[in-house]
Amino acid sequence: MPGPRSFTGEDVVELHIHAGARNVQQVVDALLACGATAAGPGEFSRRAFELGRLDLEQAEGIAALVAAQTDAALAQARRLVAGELGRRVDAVREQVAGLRGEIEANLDFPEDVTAADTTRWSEELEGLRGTVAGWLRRFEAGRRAREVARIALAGPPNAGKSSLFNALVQRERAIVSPQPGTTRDYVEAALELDPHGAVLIDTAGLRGVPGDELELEGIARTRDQLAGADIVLWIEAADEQPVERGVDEGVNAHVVLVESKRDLGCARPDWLGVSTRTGAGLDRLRATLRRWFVDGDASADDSPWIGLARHRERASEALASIEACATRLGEDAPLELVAFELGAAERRLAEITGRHALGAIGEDVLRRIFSRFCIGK
Ligand SMILES: Nc1nc2c(ncn2[C@@H]2O[C@H](COP(=O)(O)OP(=O)(O)OP(=O)(O)O)[C@@H](O)[C@H]2O)c(=O)[nH]1
Ligand SMILES: [Mg+2]
Repeated sequence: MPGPRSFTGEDVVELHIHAGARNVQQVVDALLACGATAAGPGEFSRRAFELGRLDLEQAEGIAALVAAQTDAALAQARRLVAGELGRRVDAVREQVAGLRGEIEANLDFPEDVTAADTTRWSEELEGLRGTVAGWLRRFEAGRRAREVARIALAGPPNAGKSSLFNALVQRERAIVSPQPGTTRDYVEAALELDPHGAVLIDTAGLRGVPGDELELEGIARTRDQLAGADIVLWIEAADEQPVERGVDEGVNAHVVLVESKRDLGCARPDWLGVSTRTGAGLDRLRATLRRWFVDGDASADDSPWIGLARHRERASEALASIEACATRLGEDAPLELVAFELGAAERRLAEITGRHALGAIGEDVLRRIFSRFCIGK
């Protein structure tokens, strides 16, 4: 494939060979003997970046694509690879550059700057601040949407936790029995909540006076699982008295109150009712779980995804500079200082795509980014 329209931008030769490991190894050895060098992690993406075929955030999108564990994560990564974030960031960067240019044009004759100019600049800064702050607000939402959530089932013994676990993962994974204290070790299984992903965890029932040592150990493990969960489904059965102490105070997770065995009655009308006997409420429970992933993400589709920590850091530095700039302008500070802050914001934004600021980004940042790739990507 002749450059420059190949993936890396270079001339590329691709060999199609039979996939047996030994066969491949001998071909590779022969090529190395001829003077070829083996690719390092992320080397193809790095070359593509250096020859201008990819922006930095697109290259990072490829790493995210490879690492994606859920359809939601994959969808976000594709948006990065498509260059959507880069285009939005560039548009704002150009706006910042334009404003800086306008302010710098007044450096020699600051006395010509009218109150109307200052007001207009302030308004423009306020618009820029709002845009960048909006990206940052969506960072958490984006992170959550692509997360593989840990969802723990907890509650008193015999509440029907293992039955609900099996019903949700759609196989008889955990032991169910009428005997309280059946589950001891916690049990995990993957739960698909299309397009999101979760790990569902069944735990030992919690009660004040355990039957034996084993159950006591099981309860200790339950508490560990609850401490690490994103969502806790707290389960009590419709035919049982309410538990006095519900979920522990130490639990940070989002708690969903579920009343099980609704086929036997209804004692907690405002809880989410389910019955594994009839299947009632299971779809509603799935929908409730799915909502957690998109919580706080009302405008999911029209804001760029600023999902990587590096992008967030650069964007929050840009935001700080824009805010500092607005403050200086309000204080009637010398225009040099105002323009200086804008220049800083511009550089931080440029570092997200790496297109205009390779020097400022520095070799070790690039190395760190590309070393996270697997070999051959
Ligand atoms: N009627 C009715 N019985 C249920 C339902 N779900 C579970 N059960 C019964 O309740 C009993 C306990 O169920 P499990 O799923 O083992 O309960 P658990 O909360 O995991 O119990 P431990 O592991 O002992 O804490 C079993 O006899 C189940 O058949 C339901 O929706 N309706
Ligand atoms: Mg159980």
